[in-house]
Amino acid sequence: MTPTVYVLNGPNLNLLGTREPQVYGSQTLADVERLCAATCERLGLSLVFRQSNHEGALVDWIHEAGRLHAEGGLAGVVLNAAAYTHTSVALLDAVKGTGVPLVELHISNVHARESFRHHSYLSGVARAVMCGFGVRGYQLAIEGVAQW
Ligand code: CA2
Repeated sequence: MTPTVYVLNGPNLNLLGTREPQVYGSQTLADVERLCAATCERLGLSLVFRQSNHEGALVDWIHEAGRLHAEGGLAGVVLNAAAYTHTSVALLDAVKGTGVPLVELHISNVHARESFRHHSYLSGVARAVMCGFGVRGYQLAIEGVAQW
């Protein structure tokens, strides 16, 4: 079975490339999906790439990835939970409950921004945390997952 990478994106990331280019760059989420697809193809991985503005959808997708993990088919999950990073015990419990190997990803350097962005509910259950590389971070995260 070809190992699969789940790349999951949280609220408002569908607006990427339309506002705040000084923080998030000018590439759209469709550009990010193309970058992830090209990276996965190069590394021989399958890609599941999704975005939702709804916390429960992200929880359901982590559970889906967890079932694949139990079957031995998951390479890892790259999660940009966006604002839910800083608020969501539900996502923390989903990652903990499924045991999926997780990269917590942020496009911007959250530690150089407002203090409410400095705390993450996910960092303590993530295998790796990365921020500040712009959308190129998605490629770097997948390359890291490929070496787990
Ligand atoms: O830096 C990141 O990737 C964040 O996860 C992005 C979240 C923010 O709440 C986190 O603190 C850091 C915000 C995503 C919203 O993205 C937009 C992009 C362009 C225009 C509007 C929203």
